[in-house]
Amino acid sequence: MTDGEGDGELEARLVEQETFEPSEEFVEQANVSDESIYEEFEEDWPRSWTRAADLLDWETEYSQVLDESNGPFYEWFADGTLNASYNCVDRHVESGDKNRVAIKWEGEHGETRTYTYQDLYREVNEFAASLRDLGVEEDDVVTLYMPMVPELPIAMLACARIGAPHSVVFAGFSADALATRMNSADSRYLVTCDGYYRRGDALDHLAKANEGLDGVDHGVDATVVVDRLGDDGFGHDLKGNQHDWDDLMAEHQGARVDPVERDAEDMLFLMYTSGTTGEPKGVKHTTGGYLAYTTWTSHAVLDLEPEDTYWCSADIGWITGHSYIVYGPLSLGTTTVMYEGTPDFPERDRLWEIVEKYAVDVFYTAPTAIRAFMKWGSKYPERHDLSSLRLLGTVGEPINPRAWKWYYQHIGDEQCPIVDTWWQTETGGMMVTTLPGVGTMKPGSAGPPLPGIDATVVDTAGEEVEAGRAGYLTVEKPWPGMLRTLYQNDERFVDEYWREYSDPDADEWVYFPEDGAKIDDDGYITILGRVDDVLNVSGHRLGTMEIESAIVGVEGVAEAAVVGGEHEVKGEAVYAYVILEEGQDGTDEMRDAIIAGVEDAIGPIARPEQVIFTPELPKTRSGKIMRRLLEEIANGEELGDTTTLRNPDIVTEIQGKVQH
Ligand code: 6R9
Repeated sequence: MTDGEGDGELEARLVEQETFEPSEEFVEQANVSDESIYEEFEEDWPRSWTRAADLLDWETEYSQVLDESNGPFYEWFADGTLNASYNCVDRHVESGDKNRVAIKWEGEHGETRTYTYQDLYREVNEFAASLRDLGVEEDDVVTLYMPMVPELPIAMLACARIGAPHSVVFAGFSADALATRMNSADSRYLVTCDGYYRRGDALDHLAKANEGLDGVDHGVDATVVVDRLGDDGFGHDLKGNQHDWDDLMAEHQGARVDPVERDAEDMLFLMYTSGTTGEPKGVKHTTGGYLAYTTWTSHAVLDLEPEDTYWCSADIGWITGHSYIVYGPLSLGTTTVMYEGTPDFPERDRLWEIVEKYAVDVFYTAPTAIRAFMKWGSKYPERHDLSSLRLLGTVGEPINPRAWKWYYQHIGDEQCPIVDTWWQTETGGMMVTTLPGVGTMKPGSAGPPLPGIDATVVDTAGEEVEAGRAGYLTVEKPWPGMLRTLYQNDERFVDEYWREYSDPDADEWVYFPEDGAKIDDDGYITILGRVDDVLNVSGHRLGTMEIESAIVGVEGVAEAAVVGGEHEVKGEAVYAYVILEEGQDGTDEMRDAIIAGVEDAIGPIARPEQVIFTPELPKTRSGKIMRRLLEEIANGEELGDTTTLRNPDIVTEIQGKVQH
């Protein structure tokens, strides 16, 4: 959606306004409200990062903040030891806050579950004991293929407790995607769920999990299955090495497992994400740096206090949920809300109903959701008392000023600052955003880099660009939450992130996130989107290569090119241009088979918006597909230069086939 379109419910006064200030009331209570923090970090870098580490309880204090001797394989707080589960659970119980609510969970049908820190402590211990009993040892990767049920954060923290890295696979991903990730991580343990609810329907998740297990190349030692559906379940019998969650917990009732002392640099978890090639990347995060970073940003940017009820509406299957539903908020001892379902079930006011019911203080969501709320209209939030809200946040994709202002007016009642937080799976936590108690907000621009983060916008030669000019975002200094490597692939780690702008001979390493950006005179950064072949569909990262290889895997397909087209709510939508083999026709059945092929290989989130059959793809004389043209065609835009094409005539033919 471009500015000026969409819902007209925005006051003229706001349409004109370009900058916004936090209220005095907000600033007075903010965790960080003095702008000197930027200088403090700069002057005392990297030692200033002890501020983040000091928010944690360490078993052994570290002696060195940063070890730069082997860039870009940086180490943070390296000789310190700690346990993430201890920091997110035990320490709050020990400090007398055991009765404070840790997790408030709401199911799609309105059932609720409340876990105090004491409850969480009990369940995490019992599940940690269960995992041990199943044979899980320190450093074994445990795959968690689970929807938004409380057992997911419990399982994550149980893994952290025994030093077994988790690898959470988003429940919406397909069986194939599960198998690929288990194979890549050599993971022999799976925790999953019988099913869950989506818009009133029970989904058979275990069938998908079982199919995925069939595709695992090595042996799987044990699977644990959470019974979410009860009588609505699909009646699967558990196989020999499959265990019922409740049975395991009953067997281990009252069990206590000492938190394992982990080195700061020991892996806390793996998270697979999409990149330029078809193979998903296993991003490795560590115990000390990641936890310090997510805790610090939850404190400084989300302004969380233990007394707060905080809600991030993301799914824990993505990095946002890891960092800002589970680790950051629980480490600070906050109450974190989890919701199982969709925003429009049973009605389009479901989220606002939840905000009112739990008196949510801080709310964090994605621009795609805000665009949907705008489209539905302000009558839905108006049905509810949202006055408990103090701060709003967004993440996942650029937010256009109009959507920002709508959020500000209709959800925040012009009282709440908004933090537009730019970051990535790889960065572990927020990197570019205003500090809500310090900075002026500029809708459409994420803001300056956070204190201690050295992000700039450069041209192809690596020189800083002038204000207002488009360039590439880069980060020059390491930070504690950064990925340490790609799982068992140091070479790809260096290639993907550290080739473009680094000077290895001079031992100068510059991180390249593969986003385009521009910067203004005040140092505010506006993110322009990915510059690699990665799409951002509803805030979810999808590799075009992954989708293309799924399509080419469908019988009768010869070649495919996938690009992103603009979409009012999703931001980007998948457009698939497909060449069929000789003798095949572009029938509805073929289209359905292609869509099914994509859903099977990746999941419904990657479903093509349009499948366009074409006898040829526009190619340059050297045979490269002109993706830029295919994007312009998808968007119904005027076409750029086509003179370098080998087959210019095909363009008009394809144009005629795309529906607008
Ligand atoms: C946390 C998360 C990362 C990509 C990133 C960028 C886009 C995220 C953004 C944003 C503009 C923001 N992105 N936040 N673009 N403004 N506030 O989303 O991680 O799934 O790895 O996606 O998302 O393109 O490179 P991830």
